[in-house]
Amino acid sequence: MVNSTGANSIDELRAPASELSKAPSTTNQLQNDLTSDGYIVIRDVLTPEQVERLRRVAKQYLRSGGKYLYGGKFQLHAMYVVDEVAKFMTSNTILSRLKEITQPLDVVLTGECDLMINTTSSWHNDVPHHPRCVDGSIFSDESFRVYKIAFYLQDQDENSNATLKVRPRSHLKGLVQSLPAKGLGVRAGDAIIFDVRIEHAGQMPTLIDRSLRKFFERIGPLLRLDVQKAFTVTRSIIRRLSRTPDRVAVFMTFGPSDAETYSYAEEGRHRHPGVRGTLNADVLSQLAANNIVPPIIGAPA
Ligand SMILES: O=C(O)CCC(=O)C(=O)O
Repeated sequence: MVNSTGANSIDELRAPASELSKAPSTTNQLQNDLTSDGYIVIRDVLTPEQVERLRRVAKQYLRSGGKYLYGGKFQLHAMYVVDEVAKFMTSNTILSRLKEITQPLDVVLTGECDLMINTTSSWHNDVPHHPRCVDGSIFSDESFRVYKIAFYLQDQDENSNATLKVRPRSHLKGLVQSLPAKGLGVRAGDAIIFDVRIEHAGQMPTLIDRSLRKFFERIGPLLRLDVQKAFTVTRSIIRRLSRTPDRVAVFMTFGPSDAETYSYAEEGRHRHPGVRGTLNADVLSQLAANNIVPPIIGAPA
């Protein structure tokens, strides 16, 4: 865990999930770190084999599926379209971690689950559409505990352009560019969990990215080009020529079974009214076995 210095807690985090439930102080430490800093990194959640499998599944799907966006490709609500992603994100390995964060309450999955390859992202938080973002009250609400778990499926050095950057503690303050940024160095298989209110950025667009996007925005309508696709395809040619490896990630949003999580999920459902789907039977029974109701984004209107 990068934002905790306790040597014991690091060792305990590496214990099997079954052992973790017997360590309330460690669990409290995770919850406390999230509450105070707005993010945590848990090392070695996935085995190298799991990372390789998930990366392969994601790349294969995104070759033809997903949307051209932000200079890469992106699939919203991926657990409804890629069975393997749903199975993986609801596996015991992942759910045991989520339970540590939400206990003593059950886990609620909001249904937000993104798969992406090579997208760029500038500084933002994930609550701009939330009604309580307007008056800022969401940022002073200590009972708000909605989080995203992120798996970056390649190593990302803390100083690399590719890594996730956060402004620690900004989840309690709103968008505050004056707070120092921190690059979260991770190895493939580590999990990052962050408060959806925290200010964060992924792979920032470079000068070339910004110029390319502007160029395609200008000539796209004249040449009847799909601007997003042209931008993504051009970036991928540049990446290939410069031998830059693909940057692949999967995200899922969750929280404890309380009013704040339900209201966040409901708000997402209104924003994406077209998203309706069912999860496969194995996933549904795995959720039931863990006392997790199917994500409400996929529920009938
Ligand atoms: O591409 C990234 O690493 C950023 C992801 C992100 O901003 C998000 O999931 O909200």
